[in-house]
Amino acid sequence: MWPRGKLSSALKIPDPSVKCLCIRGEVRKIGGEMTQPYEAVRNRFEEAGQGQVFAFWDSLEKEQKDRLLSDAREIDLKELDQLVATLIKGAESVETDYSAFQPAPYTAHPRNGGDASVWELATAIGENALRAGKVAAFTVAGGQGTRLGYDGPKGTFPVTPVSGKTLFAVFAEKLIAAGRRHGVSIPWFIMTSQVNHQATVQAFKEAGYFGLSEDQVMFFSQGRMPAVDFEGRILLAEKDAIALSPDGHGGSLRALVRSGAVLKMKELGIEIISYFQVDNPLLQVMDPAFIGFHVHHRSEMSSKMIPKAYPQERVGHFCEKDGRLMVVEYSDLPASLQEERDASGQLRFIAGSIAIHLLSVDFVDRLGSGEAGAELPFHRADKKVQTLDASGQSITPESPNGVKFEMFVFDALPFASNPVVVETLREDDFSPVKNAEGVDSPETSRADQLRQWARWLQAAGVDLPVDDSGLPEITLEISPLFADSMPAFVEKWANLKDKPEIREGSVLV
Ligand code: UD2
Repeated sequence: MWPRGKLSSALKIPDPSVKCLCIRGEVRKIGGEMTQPYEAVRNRFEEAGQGQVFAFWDSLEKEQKDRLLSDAREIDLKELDQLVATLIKGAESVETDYSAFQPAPYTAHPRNGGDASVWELATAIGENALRAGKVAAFTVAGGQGTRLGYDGPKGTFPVTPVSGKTLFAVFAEKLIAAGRRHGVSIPWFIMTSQVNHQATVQAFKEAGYFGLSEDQVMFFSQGRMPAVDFEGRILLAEKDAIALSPDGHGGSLRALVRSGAVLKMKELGIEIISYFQVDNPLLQVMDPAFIGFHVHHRSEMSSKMIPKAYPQERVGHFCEKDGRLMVVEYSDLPASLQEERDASGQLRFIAGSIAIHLLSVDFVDRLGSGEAGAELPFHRADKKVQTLDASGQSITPESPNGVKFEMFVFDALPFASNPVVVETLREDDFSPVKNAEGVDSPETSRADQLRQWARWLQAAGVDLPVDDSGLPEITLEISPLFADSMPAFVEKWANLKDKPEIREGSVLV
């Protein structure tokens, strides 16, 4: 039983919609273009009750017809039909009973009672895996920064307090630092979406790959799903365009396979994928202890957790049901369970998912290939979809008028052997940039970066005044190329012959 009220059953994979893998900045076509002629495509849509997609066909120019046909060929009508049957027409019958859900166990951090010697061992194991070149980084960067109000790939958003380095630049420098430490060149796979693919590749080219070598970075675009109305009819965005949107970060699993990225990883000897979202500049892109736990437990998918700060915090919840680990999203777990406390007063469902995972390459290959019985389910999201009325006039709805379908990567957890959940420290791993203002905004993320660097400087013996929250009075910046962790910073600082003065605007590179 899945943890959401509105989930599809297991589904077959659709027609290939992921078209390219960029290696060395070039776009390579993966697989052949589908060339089914117009009549055959239209017949398929008519038979599926989706003939309205071609309502304006006769008024279209040749190029517009090609565009509409290309959109139509992306759609797996069989898959869509099942989604409509389960998530739209059958929605009432699959409400989830959460009473059998238990909080999932996790490995506590030494600062919160975990066994320090076990963490040391895990760190050593993880470092070995890194030195052996078995780990690749993987960023899901297909989403648009809509909530942030930023027009461009989110990874190009400036986040650091002094030099305004972008999210991509921060991750790149962290990868360079981790690679130097372990004597390897760590490959970085980046999933884009159709909307931001070219702009993302361009941003890397213009920035000289942020100091990485060009062939270290591989881009591929995720798949798309059509939006439908509440009757399950595909919506047009324009007379010559279907309302298509990215298939969710869970779409990354099949995109990794279809794009050829998994094949590439196998060629490179990669066994573990370090998965993270594009929005979190504080995260440790390569965390040896986390990798060590994953390797030690022979886990197929491992996840980081932080204790939730307050009941309504917008993170998923690690839960267990029938011995299976799963994440229940903040929007789904009933408020009564989110607020429930144990005898000590601690939140019962305390383990928050911050969307940092390790996945074994073979596991991704299995799930992403759509092995029978192991496909990710789709989630339904009711949205305002800009579309056309029957006469072809554009409609901008004021309330949800359609349904979008997305997969979530954490839905892979119930399929994984030996999944482990490992606690991390929020201050060292999680401060995302999601909203223009308030919680999880550029301002809060900048402040968390400053607090981290202030802790490092203080640990190295630098006298740096901070307020009660640990925020320094001055704005400064430490590049991951200078140091990417407190121990690395302390060591580097101690070995510096001429220690720079730390003042307003200092940048240590
Ligand atoms: C996500 C998690 C939430 C928590 C939080 C931590 C879900 C549903 N929720 O919430 O539990 O862990 O993150 O920050 O995941 N993306 C794509 N393609 C898509 C959709 C998203 O690449 O089709 C990427 C997007 O670029 C971003 C990430 O996935 O890097 C998260 O997406 P989001 O912002 O929609 O997720 P959010 O913040 O609601």
